Amino acid sequence: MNRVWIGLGSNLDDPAGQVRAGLTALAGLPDSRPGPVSDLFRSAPVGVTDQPDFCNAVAGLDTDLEPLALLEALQAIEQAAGRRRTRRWGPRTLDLDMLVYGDRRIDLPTLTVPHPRLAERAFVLVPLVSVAPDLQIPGQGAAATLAAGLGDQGVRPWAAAAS
Ligand code: A4P
Ligand code: MG
Repeated sequence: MNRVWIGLGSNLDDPAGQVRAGLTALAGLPDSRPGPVSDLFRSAPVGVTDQPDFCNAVAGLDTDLEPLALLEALQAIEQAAGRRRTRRWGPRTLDLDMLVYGDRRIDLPTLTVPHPRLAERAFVLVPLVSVAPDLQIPGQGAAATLAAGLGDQGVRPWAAAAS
């Protein structure tokens, strides 16, 4: 099986509930076994800033699904969450990003792994390092080192600031 890391994000329609539902859906994927799951974190939106705060988490998955089959499965989960594609980086009910797939480096029109913006995003690296402190990101070095260089960018526990 391949150890995959998936980033979950939501900033619409009960974000924490969306992320938890996403985690449940991931745990039910075929040919896969759920791995470690991070706590939920809150952060201000990166990129397009005039939108609500995000809830983010990271989940490990051990899977026999090949990368493109897994991508399809992730997109089906997003669709089931009522995801509406409006603008790039805009608000979303549930976003599932394939962060890392084993030690593979993938560069296809529809799939880039490791996720191209992973190294600059504390909302990914803070939860990721919390559950995978020794993870090496293929081509980019230790996740913990990347995270330390970035700072926390205001990423904080979800519950501490939950509304
Ligand atoms: N795609 C390519 N590589 C991947 C991959 N590794 N994982 C393609 C998943 N998808 C991948 O994604 C567009 C296309 O990317 C997919 O069809 C797939 O073929 P999308 O989810 O439809 O569009 P998007 O999410 O709006 O764009 P993108 O570029 O994925 O945005 P990001 O990078 O996911 O950023 N701020 C905070 N605080 N927290 C957040 O979670 N998220 C974003 C979205 C921006 N700001 C944020 C957060
Ligand atoms: Mg995405």
